[in-house]
Amino acid sequence: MARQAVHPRPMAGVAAAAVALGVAQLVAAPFGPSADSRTAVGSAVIDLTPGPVKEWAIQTFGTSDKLVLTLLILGVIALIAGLAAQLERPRLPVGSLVIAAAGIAGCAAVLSREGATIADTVPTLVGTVCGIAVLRFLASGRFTDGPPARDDRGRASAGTRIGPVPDPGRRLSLITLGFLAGGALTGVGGAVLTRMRASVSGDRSAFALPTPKAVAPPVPPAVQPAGVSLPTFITPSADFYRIDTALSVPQLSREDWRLRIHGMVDREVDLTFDDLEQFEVVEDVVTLACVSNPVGGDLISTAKWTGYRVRDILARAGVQSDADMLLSKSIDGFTAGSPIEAMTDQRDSLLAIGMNDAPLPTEHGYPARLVVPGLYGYVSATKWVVDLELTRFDRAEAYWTKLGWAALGPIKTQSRVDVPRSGQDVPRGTVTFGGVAWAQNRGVKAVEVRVKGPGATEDRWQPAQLGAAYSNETWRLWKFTWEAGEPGLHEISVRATDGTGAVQTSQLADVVPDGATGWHTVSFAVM
Ligand SMILES: Nc1nc2c(c(=O)[nH]1)N[C@H]1C(S)=C(S)[C@@H](COP(=O)(O)O)O[C@H]1N2
Ligand SMILES: [Mo]
Repeated sequence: MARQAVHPRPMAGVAAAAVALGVAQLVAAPFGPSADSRTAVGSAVIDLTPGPVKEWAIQTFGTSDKLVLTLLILGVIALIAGLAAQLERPRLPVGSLVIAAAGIAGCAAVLSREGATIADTVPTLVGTVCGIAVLRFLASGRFTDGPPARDDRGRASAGTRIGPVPDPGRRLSLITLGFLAGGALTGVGGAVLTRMRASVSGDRSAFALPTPKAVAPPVPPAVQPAGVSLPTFITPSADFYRIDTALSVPQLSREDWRLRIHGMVDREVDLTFDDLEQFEVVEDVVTLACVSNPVGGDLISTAKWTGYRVRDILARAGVQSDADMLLSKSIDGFTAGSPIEAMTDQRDSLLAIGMNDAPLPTEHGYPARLVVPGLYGYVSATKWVVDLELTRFDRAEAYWTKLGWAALGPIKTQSRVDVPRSGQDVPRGTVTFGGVAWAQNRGVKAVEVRVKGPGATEDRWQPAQLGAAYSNETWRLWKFTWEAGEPGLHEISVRATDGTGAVQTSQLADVVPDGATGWHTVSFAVM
């Protein structure tokens, strides 16, 4: 009886893929982050995903969008591996070919990243070879057959077998599971090792922020309306919203950081982190906002930033008069294009190195990022910034603009109801509602609310009570006291008036291409 090749089960393919990924991940650890094909593939998927899909993902999954992406990619890999494995035949090794093709794609993804070299593909190649070996082994049927029959002289007789092992299926499953677990273990181990080796958390905690020359005015308690539970005026760094295209947070030490200023300048400038000491250290409280924030959304936060004026840094290079765009670039390839005047006028745009009196958290751009009051983050707030190119809007296009977003992104006047929450039950009696409003660079002059429902006799806009204004570059908190009488379903809407006297538009606009508009309305029930 000839050795019978088993038809591999989908699980064999999944196990082979797990070994390929796991080994690649483990071998990548000594090579460093640019050899990590998992991150490279994920990043390539992010880069190749159409703008509207990215948008949908950010809005649906928020800050967990990357976890969802990772699980999705693993799911797709498992599915393909499972299907391909079933087609694996000794003559036509479809499964092995698919793994090989995936390995080549992985190498291509690695090579497509900034700063990758040929050597960085070694871990992916090693993983691919191991994955194919596992699949071929599981498909060979080598262990489903019993030991060869022996003749009376004890010699093994070729081609004759006593029969299959007692339960080949079970044995196959156990071996497959073993490979699967091995792949998972090496993968997790490799990911942890890679992260530990690259982490800048030590570099960050060893850094003491320089003392500012110009300190930000203290935040008066009156910015926070009393008697209602609203977001704090200054957002704790841990709660600050986070948006970026980086699948793994770039780990850039102060020592490795360089800032290159070039393009339409009188002289090119290259700064090390220590070189920054020649500039005046300033502080600025600024509310950052994301263009992807839908009406009522929470992609907006406020922090005290410490850093250097971009104006002072650009003056070192000498900006030529026909340049109108500052194209800033991150170590991970992200770019933002900002009008030069926003970088150089009195709003004091910053190259920030500190957030809320501590070095920038790694995920918010350590060791340096841009903070530009009045512009959405996608056109201004480059984290892990390493390159400033002076250019023109008719010559250069930044990351999100290439994907169909507007080249200019001034922040629109918006407001939000935080209390009550949508669908909340409100007891009868005196209640205090509240929320936030923002119009960076223009400031918020007034906030009005309108309550509709059986207990709202006056269907008109009424002034809300404002928390103290800090500056035009920060949001303003508001509250509104209301007598809840008649039970039933109600709704509250809010609108702000900016410092120029312009009232927030009711016109509904989608976040694409330059930011959502419309009044935020929340329904609640008086009980
Ligand atoms: N390197 C890099 N910087 C980036 C981004 C990015 O994807 N990569 N996203 C920008 C966007 S869209 C926003 S809204 C802000 C968010 O800054 P935060 O994560 O510190 O809140 O960062 C900006 N800076
Ligand atoms: Mo954003």
